[in-house]
Amino acid sequence: QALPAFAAVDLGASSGRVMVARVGPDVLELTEAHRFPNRPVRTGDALHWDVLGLYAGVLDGLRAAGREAGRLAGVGIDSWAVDYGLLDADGALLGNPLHYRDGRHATAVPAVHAAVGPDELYRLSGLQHLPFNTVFQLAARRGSVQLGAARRLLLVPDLLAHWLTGAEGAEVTNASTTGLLDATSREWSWELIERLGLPRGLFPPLVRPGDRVGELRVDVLEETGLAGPVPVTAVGSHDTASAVVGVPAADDRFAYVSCGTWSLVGVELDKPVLTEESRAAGFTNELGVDGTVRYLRNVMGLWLLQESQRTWVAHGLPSDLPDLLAAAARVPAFTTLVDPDDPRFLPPGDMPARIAAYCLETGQTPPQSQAETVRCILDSLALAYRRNVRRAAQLSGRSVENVHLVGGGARNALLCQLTADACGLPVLAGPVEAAALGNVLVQARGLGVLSGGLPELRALLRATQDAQLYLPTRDAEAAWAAEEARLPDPR
Ligand code: LFR
Repeated sequence: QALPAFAAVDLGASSGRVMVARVGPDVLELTEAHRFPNRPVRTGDALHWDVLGLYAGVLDGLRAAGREAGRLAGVGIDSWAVDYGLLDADGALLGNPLHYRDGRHATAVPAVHAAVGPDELYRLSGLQHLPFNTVFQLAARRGSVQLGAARRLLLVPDLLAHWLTGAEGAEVTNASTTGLLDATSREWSWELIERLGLPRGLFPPLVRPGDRVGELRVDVLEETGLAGPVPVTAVGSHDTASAVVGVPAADDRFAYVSCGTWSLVGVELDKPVLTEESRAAGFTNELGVDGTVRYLRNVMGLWLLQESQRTWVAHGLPSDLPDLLAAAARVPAFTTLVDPDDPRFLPPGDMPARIAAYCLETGQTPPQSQAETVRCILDSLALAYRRNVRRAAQLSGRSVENVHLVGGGARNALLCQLTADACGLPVLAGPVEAAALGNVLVQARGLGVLSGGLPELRALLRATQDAQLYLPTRDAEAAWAAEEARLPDPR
């Protein structure tokens, strides 16, 4: 008899995909059923997600998954964090969800900090300051007609799950990125919600990874041609939470770089670190699966490269990634360096121009070619990984013996080698589809196909998925230490 097949819906900033996995106690086989573009849409000042287009992509994906698998044993959804849709009293969506890169969110930071100081905010929520955290997004919409009419706030994966099943909930790993969850009790912080003048009723009951959300509605079964019932299980609905489940670590002495549009660099802990030092270093305490804490820092990530490629395409320049990476590998190291987390790099737009401006302002000759720009990005990211892996270890007291680099960046051999050199640690690269794998592992366990804790789930990953080992180049340390000293840490 065929093994059960689970569908993982995994939405990223530039594309969504529906993957199908066959799962058994010693089997984990993932295939892609459908991939579709995710194109943010700007109207006036507002930058939106086309959430109905995404939902249509999910339905297409489930249809394709059903064709491939015959019958689906379950569905789980993960996506990027912080963004949400508002539903009115009739259950209708109020406007399109805003994109976290919409620059207007940041305008509310002073007002929030006036109501609850940054240090207190950190002690309560444990979240690193990012100007687009949901708490600031909501403050920027205070007094708006939409917020006034809203009955429910659903984070993006919860909104899609709601359309698929009818259920309303807030999956806790993603809820932990709002800035409104209490880092210690792991419940909504009603204190913060009230002090910020937000209606309590907006926030739905929390659900935990592994909980049953519901099952696909009859209309969804009809539209996708799937045979019911198909349960929908809550997974680590924050893609980074699922990606960390998907890290094939053999013990707890590892750091991870979840490397896609963003690079999330950190360690897995049992308890949050809420010290002032941790706040000043920009570390976050997001919740992970099985009560873990994802103690990490956001690094701007491959966005810098993706956005450079988009700029080059628009200018009719070559933008093929393998060619660019091969050329970047021939550029001498450390020709230029930027702080990837400089806020100027956050919005969409001409990235090479912003990198050049940063170099000029810091007394460096700007990159003279596309290859030099790419090399600048990769060297700068690797240096940021070095800083943050070390700092995560130091601030948490966790000893780190290797770095797992998962997500799309694991395909980038140059970046993986630079990461090993910069960190002075072995890097295990892969799986590329860590988020989708973490998603299906949690579903399969929730439905009794697998058992055990994260160590058992990761043992299955190690037995079934390939990882590529990169060892640090001998004698690389001195050069990285010198570069680290040359580009002072702004924090
Ligand atoms: C990665 C990610 C990060 C989050 C950012 C914005 O895809 O989910 O963890 O900080 O997107 O939501």
